[in-house]
Parts: sequence; structure tokens; C-alpha cells
Amino acid sequence: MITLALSKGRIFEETMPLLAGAGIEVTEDPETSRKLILPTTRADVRVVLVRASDVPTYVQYGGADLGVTGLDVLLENGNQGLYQPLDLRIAACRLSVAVRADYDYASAVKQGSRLKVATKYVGLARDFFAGKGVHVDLIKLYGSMELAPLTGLADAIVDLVSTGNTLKANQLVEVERIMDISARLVINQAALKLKREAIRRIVDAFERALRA
Ligand code: PRT
Ligand code: MG
Repeated sequence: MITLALSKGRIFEETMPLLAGAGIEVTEDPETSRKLILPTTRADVRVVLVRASDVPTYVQYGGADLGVTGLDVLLENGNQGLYQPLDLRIAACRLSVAVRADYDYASAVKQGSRLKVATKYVGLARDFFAGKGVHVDLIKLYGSMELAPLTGLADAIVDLVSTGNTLKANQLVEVERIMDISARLVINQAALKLKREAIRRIVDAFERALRA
């Protein structure tokens, strides 16, 4: 049995077309089903649904053989012991700094002001601002980062942006692009050895789908 860890939402939806090429289709809709283990059209492959930030943990400790997770999650939470053979180029976005449209970020940076930055990505934000020599007070949030500058909780946020619509709807502007993000295939090292053939077939299917 091969167990693939996915998170509901964009990762699940954008992974499905890549699996279809291997004849793997999930036979239940994760949005309506309450099951956390979903069967597929291949008797030897199942999907487990976990929180996006839990995918690397499941794969690292063998709760799943492989998984699909954002580069943001891998870089922020560590990726020890995970084999990462493929950039799947799905769930694409960028990690950016955003501020209120009326906040003069460039001047604040130039003057050496201490910035209050709210983010879920404390590690990535710390590295980024340290690299620029900007002093920051980091405020850890678990969601709705966009609210922080609007309420005075922070001067800036570090968050993922894809269309930019969420920023726009909240009168925020993107002032720096930290890095491009996409989803990666991750594989448990032991599974790679013990279930080599079965995993190889799935990786091949992903590769074919990427080339197509
Ligand atoms: O939602 P939950 O708390 O369970 O977990 P999650 O937010 O980590 O999961 P999910 O499914 O939202 O995201 C999974 C992965 O998708 C992330 O780890 C990223 O690698 C990737 N991804 C791609 C995104 C986005 N695009 C994205 N736009 N993740 C989140 N967003 C959010 C962003 O945080 C912001 O709030 O969407 C909003 C901005 O979108 P636009 O289109 O308005 O710019
Ligand atoms: Mg989300």
C-alpha cells in the first residue's frame, strides 16, 4: 500500500490532474466526505488528508510514504530527512512583504526604523529582514495576516500572494517579493527503499504530467 498525504483545497485540487496520468483518481470528494483516508481507483494507493503544515511531518515519520506540500511549509518548518525529487509547479504563489497603501515602507527602511512585522512565516521573515539589515519585531499569527496592518497590530506583513486580490481588497500593497513558492513532492527515505517500484511509478507519472 502506498499512502499519499495531501491537504484539502488547492493542493488536493491541483495534484489530482497530475495523478490522473497514472490512472489514480480519488473516488470521494474531500470537500463533502468526512473521511480522512480516501481510497483511489488503484487498490494499492490511498490518500490521507492532513493540514497543509502537517504534510512534511506525516512523510518524515512514515505516516505517509509521500506527500505534496508548499515550499513555504518546507522552508519554514524544516525538511529534515525528506527526499524532494520534484517541483510540481502547482499552487504557485510568492512570499511577499505588504503594507498599508498609506505607509511609506521605503522611508521606514531607509531611516532604519524598527518595523513591526506580523506573519505566520517567522523564520523566513527573520532571515529576510536580517539579510537586509532591517530591525524587526516579529509577531506570530496563524491566519488573516492582512488584518494586522489595518488594526495597528503591525506595520507590515509577510504572507503568500497569488492573484493579489486579497491585498487589494484590504488596501494593502506589495512592497517586496521575498521568493517564489510552488508545491513540492516529498518522499519518506525509508519508503523510497522499501517500496521502490511502486513509488517510482508514481514519481514517473508526476514527471510525465509535468512534461505534458
Ligand atoms: O488553510 P489552512 O490553515 O488549513 O492551511 P494553509 O493556509 O497552509 O493551506 P492552503 O491550502 O490555504 O495552502 C496550501 C499551500 O498552497 C500553501 O502552503 C502555499 O504553498 C500554497 N498557496 C498558493 C497558497 C496561496 N497560493 C495563497 N494565495 N497559500 C495561501 N494563499 C493565501 C494567502 O495566504 C493569502 O491569504 O491566499 C491569500 C492571497 O491570495 P490572493 O490570490 O488573493 O493573492
Ligand atoms: Mg489557507
